[in-house]
Amino acid sequence: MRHLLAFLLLLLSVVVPQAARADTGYDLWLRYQPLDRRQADAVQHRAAYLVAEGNSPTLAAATEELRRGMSAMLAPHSFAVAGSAMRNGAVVIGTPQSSPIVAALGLPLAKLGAEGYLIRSATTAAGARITVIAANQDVGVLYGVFAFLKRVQLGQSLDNLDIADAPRLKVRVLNHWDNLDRYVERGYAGQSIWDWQKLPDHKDPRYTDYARANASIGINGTVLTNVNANADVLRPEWLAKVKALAGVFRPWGIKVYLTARFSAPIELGGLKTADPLDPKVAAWWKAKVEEIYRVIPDFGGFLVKANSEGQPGPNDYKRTHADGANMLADALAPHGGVVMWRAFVYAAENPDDRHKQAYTEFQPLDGKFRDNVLVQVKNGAIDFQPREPFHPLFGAMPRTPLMMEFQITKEYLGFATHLAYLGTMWEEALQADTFRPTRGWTVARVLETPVEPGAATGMAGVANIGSDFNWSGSQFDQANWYAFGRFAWNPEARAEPIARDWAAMTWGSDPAIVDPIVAMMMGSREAVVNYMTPLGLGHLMATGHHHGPGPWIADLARPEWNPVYYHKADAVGIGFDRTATGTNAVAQYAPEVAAQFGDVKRVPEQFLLWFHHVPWDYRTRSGRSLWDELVTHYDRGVGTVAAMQASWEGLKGKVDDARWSEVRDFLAIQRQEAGWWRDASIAYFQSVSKRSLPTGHAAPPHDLDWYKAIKTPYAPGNGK
Ligand code: BDP
Repeated sequence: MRHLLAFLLLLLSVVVPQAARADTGYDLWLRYQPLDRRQADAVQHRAAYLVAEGNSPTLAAATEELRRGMSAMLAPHSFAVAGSAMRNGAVVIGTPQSSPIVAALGLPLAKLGAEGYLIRSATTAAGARITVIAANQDVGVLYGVFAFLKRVQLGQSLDNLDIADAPRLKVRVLNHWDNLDRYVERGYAGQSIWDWQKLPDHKDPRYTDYARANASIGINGTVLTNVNANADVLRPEWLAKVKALAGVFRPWGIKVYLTARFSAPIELGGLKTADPLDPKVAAWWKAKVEEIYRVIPDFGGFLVKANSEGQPGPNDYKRTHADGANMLADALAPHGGVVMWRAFVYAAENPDDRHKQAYTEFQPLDGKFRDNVLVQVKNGAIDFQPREPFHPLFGAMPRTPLMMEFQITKEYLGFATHLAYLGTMWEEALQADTFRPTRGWTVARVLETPVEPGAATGMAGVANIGSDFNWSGSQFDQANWYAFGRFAWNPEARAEPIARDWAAMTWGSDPAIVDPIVAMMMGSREAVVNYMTPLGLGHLMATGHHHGPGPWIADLARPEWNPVYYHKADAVGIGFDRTATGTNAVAQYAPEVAAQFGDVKRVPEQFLLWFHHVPWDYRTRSGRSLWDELVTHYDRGVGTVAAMQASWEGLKGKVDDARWSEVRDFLAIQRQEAGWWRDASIAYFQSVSKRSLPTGHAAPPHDLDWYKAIKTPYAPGNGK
């Protein structure tokens, strides 16, 4: 008996600590799991110890990350930081300035720019086989170290390495829509991670992990505050807090930016106006910017939402967006800062198709912005819908740096609980051909090509980060943060290999794990499109929080707030006529694109109802009527979610239980909400089309009024 007790206690002592260490997902894709023995031996043969010369904060960060990652993955082998003695298996990191060894190798670094890196296998004069991670600047070394760690995580060979890589865009930033009270607009992952109340005196260690994660995917800037801006962050006591964050991020190559509320000169400066052409206003901003740079010498600049959804801006004074942006740009230019000026505008009293308004307002301003202004354009002309055609401004402002704005947080794609990998959506947008000036000028190419040598380029992602253990509100939403960084580094990247890298690093490199996860991810966004907004529909979500379906909503003050404005379903048919017989929004695209989108026979069916109003019995490419096709898409969407659930069941026991269970629960929520979308949408559109359901497709279990009565006023993330 006593033996049995002792045995049970022993068992408990083994089991309990493991259970207590349930995996939360906090480590993101930087899990550095131990390699199996065979792999560890092979890696150790190539990478046994680290030689790091030089002692800048960035090189120290790179050194520590390499030591941390390699010693975890190589255990029980060690991976020590050693002096400069060169034996087989040395990993040498540095720049020609920091490291005499790197300098002596005479590496071809010139083409790599400030942030690129090179990873090479080399042999010293004395015959030692070493690996060199080198760059022109320390931050390039840091990126090279993360690339090297990724290779090891993915089990890729370290033999005969000759890798050179550099980012294709300069400004690669997250946009946090975080308010100063830690509420995150469109946030589904808890409170803002910026604990302003405790800053600057307490710096949460999480800030460092945030910086590590971003640096690992090449993100080099972060806008800390919401585009719906609060001028208070520009006050001295707040700048001290911003300075503290900037200090944590700096070694990781990350600059801080702030949103600038256009009326700040009135609110903080006591001026009577914020007119950008008023010298007193310009002087106020100039002094404010000088103050910021005294506190944060490498401050990145401002992000501005002006004259959009109630925000103040230059139009209030009959000035253009260029007048407003240039005034701020002039204040920032002497310090090397930039202005990211958003093109997301649609005016309250403008009756024109919302799709057209940003182009109408910004395109004529091409060439009128200062060099340090980037115009930040959302991927589509409406608003981060599950699917939109690319924004017509891309390619249409050849003399103005345009940067992409993607939304990583899934405001319109099911919040945190719907599994939707956005890599496929972003690849689709980036690979769209603008035909400006000619065929082959994809959105990616437009973004990558500086308007003149040295001009700014960039990409922004609206962050999905909050203080949840798992950072992003769900395990799979981490993949969207990860993918954003990869696309910002290289807009020509592809969604599938990115998903593969992420899955292997996050869940385990066994193909029996990676393959089903990648398959789930690759089909996931299309599932959301199918059960929410198939065939080019868009903006059918419930009001305000955008949670759940609301295609029937027709009573909001402004026409373009109402879902009925977007689908225009009536007894005859459905869809928004944006051709020459309608609003002619297609004319904002290059003629080749306009001809395709504008022709009901040639438009990709995924955009059919975005550009055309077609009868319910219109014959689609499958041979089915439009009505039958619509119903088929809804069911396909729900079916894909059911298939994801089945795949996930197959991974039980192959990945850790804690994360597995969370994903299982979220998929169940998604399945239920996909059904809700499908049923409510069919019930509503059927009330308009008066058609019966095609055979094999079940009627919604409730009548339309039942779905209309569902209200979720406390759904998270609504603006306030
Ligand atoms: C919309 C969001 C709103 C944002 C706005 C923007 O609903 O919360 O403020 O975009 O991008 O998608 O400014």
